[in-house]
Amino acid sequence: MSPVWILVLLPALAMADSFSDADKNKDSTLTDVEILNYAKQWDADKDGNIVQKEFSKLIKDLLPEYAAYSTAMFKACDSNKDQKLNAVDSAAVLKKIDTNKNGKAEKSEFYVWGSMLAVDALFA
Ligand SMILES: [Ca+2]
Ligand SMILES: [Ca+2]
Ligand SMILES: [Ca+2]
Repeated sequence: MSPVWILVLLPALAMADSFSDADKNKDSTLTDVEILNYAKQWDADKDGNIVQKEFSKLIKDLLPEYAAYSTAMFKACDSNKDQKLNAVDSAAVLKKIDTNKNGKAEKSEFYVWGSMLAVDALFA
């Protein structure tokens, strides 16, 4: 197995914890609201937006192996390119994650998305 693939598989473990923490009503799916509310822990200045600096801290806490890629990951999540992550982006991110189009992110979809994000960041 190449080092790149090991690096890609690593976040799956961290994402399992993140998924459970974010899944407030424990229905084993995430909505865009749950994703956003989870990310809000890192909204240090409580302005409702996660900026790059706050996102870097989030990556450092959740996926320390990926700290070097937090800029690329931020860009991948910032759907409208306004340098802030908020409800607009969590809705857009959910659309990307939600491959079976049921309006929610199942755990398997969440993992696939995490791996894609990691691959994008590695090759950005
Ligand atoms: Ca903020
Ligand atoms: Ca944005
Ligand atoms: Ca789904």
